[in-house]
Amino acid sequence: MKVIIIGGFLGSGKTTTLLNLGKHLRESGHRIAIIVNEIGEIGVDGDTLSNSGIETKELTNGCICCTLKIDMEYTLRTLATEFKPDVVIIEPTGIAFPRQIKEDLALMDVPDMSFAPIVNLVDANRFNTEIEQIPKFIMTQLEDAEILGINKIDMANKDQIKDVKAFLKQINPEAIIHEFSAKNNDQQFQKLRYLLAGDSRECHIFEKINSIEMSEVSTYSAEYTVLSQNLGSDIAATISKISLKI
Ligand SMILES: Nc1nc2c(ncn2[C@@H]2O[C@H](COP(=O)(O)OP(=O)(O)O)[C@@H](O)[C@H]2O)c(=O)[nH]1
Ligand SMILES: [Mg+2]
Repeated sequence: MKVIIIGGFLGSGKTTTLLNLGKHLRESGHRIAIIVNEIGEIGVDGDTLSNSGIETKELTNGCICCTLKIDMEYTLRTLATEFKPDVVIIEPTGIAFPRQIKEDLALMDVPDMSFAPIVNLVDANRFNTEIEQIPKFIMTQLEDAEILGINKIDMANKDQIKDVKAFLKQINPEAIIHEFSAKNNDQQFQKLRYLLAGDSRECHIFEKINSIEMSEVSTYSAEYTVLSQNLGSDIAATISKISLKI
């Protein structure tokens, strides 16, 4: 069960991203569950989603990174045993700290749980790049993200996007910064889907990495240069093999 956490300020496009992502993954044969942390957040009838095969849970009256931790654990365990999703997409409130949620979930020890990179969305139009104007909790969200998504580029001009990008890079140089339009489901948004859930090609790469990890076999390669003119290739090869064993 892979957990995708999509954070970001109110209105940045979390629900739009979650729904588009969920529908696409559903269409490509995954079992999807979504958990939202605010009543009415989805804006789409829960039954409609259930009919399309997406299981929906709403956790309300609190924040899943503080007061609703136990509800969250119960919900995840129930999902894992009853619905058995491949992917769970979580939309916390705009003020939650996604990294804290991830750390709490990891401690819950729900079987077979893995995590996609933490996403934090910003609205390309409304994001204020004056550092003094940014509240501390938003700075923490930006610093904690592994993918910083600049959303709504269909409404922004190139300079705006460039400024936001440069600013985010300064705040969090480690994160992947990726711009797209979740609403238009543009090509860049499709790339975000691959970054989060992988496509068949990337799944293949992950499988390869996992199988190496699982087999606990490590690989090593070295290059030797034979400097002596008098050394035959057979002897050189033997010496390199001996040094490798050392
Ligand atoms: N133009 C445009 N509007 C968007 C995009 N993504 C989301 N929106 C709109 O922005 C508003 C807030 O989006 P929503 O997904 O509810 O944000 P949330 O509060 O972070 O969940 C809605 O009216 C969306 O239709 C986008 O890529 N482009
Ligand atoms: Mg929302």
